[in-house]
Amino acid sequence: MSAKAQNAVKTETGQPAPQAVGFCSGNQMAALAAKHINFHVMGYYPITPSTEIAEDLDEMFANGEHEIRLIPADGEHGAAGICYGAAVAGGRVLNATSSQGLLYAMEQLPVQSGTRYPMVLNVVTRAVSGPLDILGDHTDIMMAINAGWIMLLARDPQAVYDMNMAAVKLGELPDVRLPVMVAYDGFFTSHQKRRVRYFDDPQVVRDWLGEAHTPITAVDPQRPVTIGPYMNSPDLINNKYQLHLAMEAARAALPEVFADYAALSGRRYPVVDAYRTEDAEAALVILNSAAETAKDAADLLRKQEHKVGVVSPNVLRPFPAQEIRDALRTAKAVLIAERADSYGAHGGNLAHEVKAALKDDPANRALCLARVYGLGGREFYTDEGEALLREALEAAKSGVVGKPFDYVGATPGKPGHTMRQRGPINVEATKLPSIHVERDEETGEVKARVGTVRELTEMPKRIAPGHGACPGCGIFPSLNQFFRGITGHVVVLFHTGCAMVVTTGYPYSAHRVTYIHNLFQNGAATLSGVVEMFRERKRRGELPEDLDITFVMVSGDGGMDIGMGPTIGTALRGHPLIILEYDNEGYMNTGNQLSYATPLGHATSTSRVGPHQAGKRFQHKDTAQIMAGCHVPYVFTSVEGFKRDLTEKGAKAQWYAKNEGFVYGKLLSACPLSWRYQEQLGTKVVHAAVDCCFFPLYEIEHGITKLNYDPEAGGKRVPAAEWLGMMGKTRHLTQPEHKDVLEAFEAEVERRWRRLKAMHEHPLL
Ligand SMILES: Cc1ncc(C[n+]2csc(CCOP(=O)(O)OP(=O)(O)O)c2C)c(N)n1
Ligand code: SF4
Ligand SMILES: [Mg+2]
Repeated sequence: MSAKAQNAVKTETGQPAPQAVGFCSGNQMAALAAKHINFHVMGYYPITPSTEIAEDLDEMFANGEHEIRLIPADGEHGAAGICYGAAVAGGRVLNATSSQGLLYAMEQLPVQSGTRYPMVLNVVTRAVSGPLDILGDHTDIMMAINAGWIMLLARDPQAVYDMNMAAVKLGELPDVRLPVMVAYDGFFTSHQKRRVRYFDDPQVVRDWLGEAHTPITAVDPQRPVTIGPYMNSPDLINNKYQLHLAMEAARAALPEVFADYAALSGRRYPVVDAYRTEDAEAALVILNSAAETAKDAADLLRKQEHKVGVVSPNVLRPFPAQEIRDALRTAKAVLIAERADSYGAHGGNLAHEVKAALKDDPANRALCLARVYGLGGREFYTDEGEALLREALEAAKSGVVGKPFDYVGATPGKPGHTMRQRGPINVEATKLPSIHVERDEETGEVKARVGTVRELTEMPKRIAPGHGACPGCGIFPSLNQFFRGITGHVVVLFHTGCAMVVTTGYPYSAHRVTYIHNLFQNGAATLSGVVEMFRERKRRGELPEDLDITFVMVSGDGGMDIGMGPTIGTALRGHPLIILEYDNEGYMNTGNQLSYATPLGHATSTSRVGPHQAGKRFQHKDTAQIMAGCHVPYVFTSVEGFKRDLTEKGAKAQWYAKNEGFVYGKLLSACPLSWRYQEQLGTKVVHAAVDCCFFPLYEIEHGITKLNYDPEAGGKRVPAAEWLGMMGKTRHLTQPEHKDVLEAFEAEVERRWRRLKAMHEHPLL
């Protein structure tokens, strides 16, 4: 069925529907489109630069502007799973991600397309790790081109809005029924504001789209169905053939969808944007925002009588081969410039697809040059566009391609430059005589004495002061107090998060011991591998038998959402290492989104406070208890500045990691920026969290729980509201209108505290 036949809406006047004018970024337009479409469910997980979409939608939700259920996932794999589940239950589904997020979701994508459940995924393009780079290129979407998803491209904020509309319409056509990505450039398009237009009345969009219709759903008891049966040869190839046919149906329908939308909006999108190509001898093929810069370059060269043009598709899947062939009909040379490489293939994927498209036209003898540019967010300026067009012109004129494939913009760095290194920490200096850890053979308890604070200042710092954390950040006092209890060699692995970002930024590092960073969710598994190899190489005599290293992984609370699986795996394998979680109650590094550790009612950028929402909607995760459930030798909680509690626990953690196995420590760590209090009050704020029994200080050794501090016993317990009243993010909870949330929070704090006290009193609990 054609797009027009389905719910075609004509405005009464035959003119485009009334629209407002605004000044918005791509992310704002994606959120606005979502609000206008009124998706049923959005599963999401924050990742720069796409996070703003969920943030904006959360703010709108808090203000009662839409009904979309926003579901924060445990990671992108989970988010994609939520979306798939929501899609099979019928209704419209949205997601947004970037870079690693897209890769982490990848396994789910072919299932979505293979079972033919439409949804929309905004991919705000960003460089793929490693090394980690948060800026925009196309290395992420190029990994997804074989997932069976339609891929629309949006070159500017206006297109982001419009392509989201087209994505729903196209994906839901009965002979298409495919999920659709809308890809736009991270930061260039996602964050830069442009003049835009959007419908005054969202009903216009909803009428145009019509009701969502899912022919087979998981929630129709009158029609039990098997969704996703196990399917081997000879059937699977048929499933994939049908997917191919669906993609071809999308190819046929897309021009109609665009035309239909043009009638509604007044904005017409061709499948391929061909700029000044009618008589072009040389052309540049380039995607998304850079195409607009390239057009300026083409204009400059046209003024000098050079016949050049720019070709930029508005859709990547289905690949518009015919339209590209048509656009390049007169070209003698074509330069395909990409923000991605297909390493070892002498050109990125786009280059190969354009070449293949041209090959199918025997009359087209255009020479092709492939260039990789702009990786990791490197800017693309008009003069660079001009240089690329000149290269193509040169080839067109000479009939010779000097370099078929090359990188532009790569530099040799500073060849003579040597990195300044501090040299290793003197390991003997770490062996402070004041630190003693031993097991009491009678009670089995491990006891640590660490000496006075003055004695502990002798411990060399593993993290140098020159990091970039915000003033008053709790992470570094906490880490330093912990590491003061640890003697000898240390190797650290940091999950992605504030602690990682502010201590390393090429070519600098604040780490004075060996530091590893790996993917956000996979640190525990990685450190397991390091430990395993260390032991094996010692066993084989490749490393000295007496070489002793303490391995410590540092993670934020967010890392313990997305990385919980590998952490539990590491704990169950009993790998002798320490995992230290600094819990600042949110994803601070990406802009203060909620984590599962964010407590009920706390405001974050994805749990706002407004007439329709009072901060986070569910209670916080108790990671220490989850890890205790793995029955590891030692679990502890602590906070900075609580006498020498944290340093003693550091010393004990090392003893356990050395003598018995896996250790888990959880610290509450203040974040003045997002908790919103005056930075000099950090220690007071975390101590109030302890004194109101929200964050009790305790240890679990071999399953036996011991409270280290009981504020009730000392008459120091304060009401939770006193702690909450100290922070901007929770002050609303002390107001009468949020009494219910406060009571629910207090009740949960009380229940967990009573349970912990009972465990403290009874060794079998
Ligand atoms: C697979 C993947 N998803 C998302 C991200 C984006 N991301 C990087 S750090 C971070 C939040 C870290 O939060 P947390 O672990 O609590 O550390 P904090 O920043 O609060 O110190 C997120 C969401 C990523 N790098 N990789
Ligand atoms: S945002 Fe918060 S956690 Fe991150 S460096 Fe700043 S104060 Fe520390
Ligand atoms: Mg955090």
